[in-house]
Amino acid sequence: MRRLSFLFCYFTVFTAFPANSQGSVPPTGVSSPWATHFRPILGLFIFLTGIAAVFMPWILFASVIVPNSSTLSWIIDGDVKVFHLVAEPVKRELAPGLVINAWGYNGSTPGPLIEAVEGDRVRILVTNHLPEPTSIHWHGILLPNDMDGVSGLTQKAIQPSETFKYEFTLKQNGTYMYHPHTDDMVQIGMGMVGIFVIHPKEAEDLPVDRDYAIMLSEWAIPVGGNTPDPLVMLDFNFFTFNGVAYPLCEPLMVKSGERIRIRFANLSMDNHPIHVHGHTFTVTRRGAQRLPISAQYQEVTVDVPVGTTRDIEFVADALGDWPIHCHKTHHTMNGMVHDLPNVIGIEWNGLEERIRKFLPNFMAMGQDGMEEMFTHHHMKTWIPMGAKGPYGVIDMGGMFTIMKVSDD
Ligand SMILES: [Cu+2]
Repeated sequence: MRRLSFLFCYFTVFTAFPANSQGSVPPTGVSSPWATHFRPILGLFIFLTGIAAVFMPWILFASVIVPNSSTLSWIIDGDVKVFHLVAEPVKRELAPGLVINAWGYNGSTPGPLIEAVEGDRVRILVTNHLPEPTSIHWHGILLPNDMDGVSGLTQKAIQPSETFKYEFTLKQNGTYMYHPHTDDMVQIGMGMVGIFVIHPKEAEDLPVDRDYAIMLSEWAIPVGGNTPDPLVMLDFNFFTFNGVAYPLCEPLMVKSGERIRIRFANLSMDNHPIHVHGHTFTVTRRGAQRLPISAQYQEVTVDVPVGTTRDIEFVADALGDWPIHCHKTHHTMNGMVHDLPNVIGIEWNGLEERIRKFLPNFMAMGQDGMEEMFTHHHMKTWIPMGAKGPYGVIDMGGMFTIMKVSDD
């Protein structure tokens, strides 16, 4: 990338500044406004961008795209990048029509992605607007012990309405995370998670055109309720990419031939084997530093264990709409209730309707499978799954999204 920046400078010096000399004067001998005004200004702009890029290579990194979520803004104070996180209750539309009472940061779960560059000094102010104390642990980041965010061990918990100042220098690069280390089970279960990306100081050998980040989460929302239950062990019924279940997941819009990175982060209670259709990808990072080439490996499904991140990279060279999804089939469902009998092959003979007189929300697993449920939108409490596809219903929910690879 730096080499590219120097080329920028070199190129613009020799194209922009001779604008008034013989090179750009039209044959009539009359200088055009383009040659006398616009071209030098444009050239100067590109030249300065190139100079800036030499000294600040991060301006040429592809910013991380966070579908359905956002990136945290920052200001400069001297040599320090200053961020501000507010821990607070948030409303989140998890699935169509299902708005939950979650906890998160700055109005969102997951919290906004923090993006910085190796070598940066960062100051992160954390204000607590929760009804209980909190703290933030910077998961995987090398820092002084008193910045590690474990309440009771490395700091006093941040009390409601208090603000705590974390400050440290980023000594590494990669995909990391942040989460509370106070009442972890409740606060993480309620949605308090976020991704922390540190770009490398030096340019990458294979820069990517699009750089995505996706936080994997799972939720236990009682039927008819709106507040996640952090007490369940593993019986989750909603599974989300960046806090939303399909069909709310924004598609990844990609141009054919582009090099793509997707960073997956997992602070849930399960591992999630994420499968990409139509492409073979390379696993380039497992949590920490970029893997040496000899340790990188090709896959079609990457398992993202609890408490880790995985980066995958590939050239999107196959046109079309390609699913990216968790391969645990229950994790591509919405609003499942799991303790019901399997009735595939059983004749119901109107029994479902009779049961519904007493339990209005009751919906049995279909006698021929569950496909018919995806088109049932007449029930008020049924969480819609699936979306309209060119060949009928795409009968998916949960951790499922679509990468659209096109020529435009
Ligand atoms: Cu999963």
